[in-house]
Amino acid sequence: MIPAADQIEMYRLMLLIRRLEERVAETYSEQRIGGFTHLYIGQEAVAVGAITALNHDDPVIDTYRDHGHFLARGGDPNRFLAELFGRDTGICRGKGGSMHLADVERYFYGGTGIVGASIPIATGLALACQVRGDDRIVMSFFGDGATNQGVWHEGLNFAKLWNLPVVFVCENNFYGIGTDVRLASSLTEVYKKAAGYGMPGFQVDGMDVLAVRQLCEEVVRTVRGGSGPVLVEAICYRYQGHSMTDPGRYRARAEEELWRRRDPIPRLAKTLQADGVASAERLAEIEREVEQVTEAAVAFAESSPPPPLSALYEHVFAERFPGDPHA
Ligand SMILES: Cc1ncc(C[n+]2csc(CCOP(=O)(O)OP(=O)(O)O)c2C)c(N)n1
Ligand SMILES: [Mg+2]
Repeated sequence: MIPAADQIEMYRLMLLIRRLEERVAETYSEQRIGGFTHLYIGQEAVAVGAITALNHDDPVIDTYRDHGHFLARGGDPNRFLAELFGRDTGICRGKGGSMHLADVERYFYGGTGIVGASIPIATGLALACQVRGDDRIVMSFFGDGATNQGVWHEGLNFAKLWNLPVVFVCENNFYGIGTDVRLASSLTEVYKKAAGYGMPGFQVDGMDVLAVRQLCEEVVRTVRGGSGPVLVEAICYRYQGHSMTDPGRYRARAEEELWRRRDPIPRLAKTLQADGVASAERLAEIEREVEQVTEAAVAFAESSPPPPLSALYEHVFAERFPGDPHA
């Protein structure tokens, strides 16, 4: 049974991700955010259910669709939005932007732009955990498209060969940009790919945050206990286009409607009330708090300065060398 306080916190986190991303969509359209931006709207239950099953110091690594995971990890909403606005107060001082949120203090190793590229990094992080013997496990998020990449297979093979402590979480939203998973993957039920590497694979309803949390709690416990890697496939749907510039015309409206009826946020609200975990008033209060946090984040981002020119020379190399003119 998931504690009541945790269920309420999961509701707050999903709502926070939703509201902040709605503001991201608006401000992006107003050209206040530049570069590529991939919204996570619709998939919130996966990040929230899975990440809240971890310990605070378990490393997490992600793709370019990283807003939800960053926030579910407890990332600061102010520094999140400031990063997207390219401001000096951003979590990466405005140099990463939407696709490259990283938060060292929260063991969030960040978004990666190359599909599948985070898999060998996740495997390497898990190897580090194993070598140190510090009881930490890694969680790696990626899409259905990534599971057709060569490095994905190499990473899973190595992870099982060395029995590394890593949970691979595939968010199967049925599309890689505009390509239907049936046109890209010889096996569309991604969890079955785990069998090719002798590791367990599970499928879960990724629109049901309680189901995701429950499964991930069990998986996290076994992986921490030394079982070796596990693959989790969360079935989900993104409500927007692939990125802010994609109108998403390749999907049938009826299909979109079907998934909107499975929206994880009202679904949890209903369950919380039916189970007597939270009243309608409590949920409305959370909604108001989340709106305040969201508006404060917009104000913070807007009023923050851009990075100074001198920041161009910072964080380029891991250390400075003798003779470096900028040292
Ligand atoms: C190696 C590589 N090939 C192609 C691309 C272009 N690209 C960016 S996102 C994407 C689709 C990935 O789909 P999926 O893994 O299902 O993730 P989703 O966007 O659905 O979350 C592609 C092909 C890329 N970034 N990297
Ligand atoms: Mg996909």
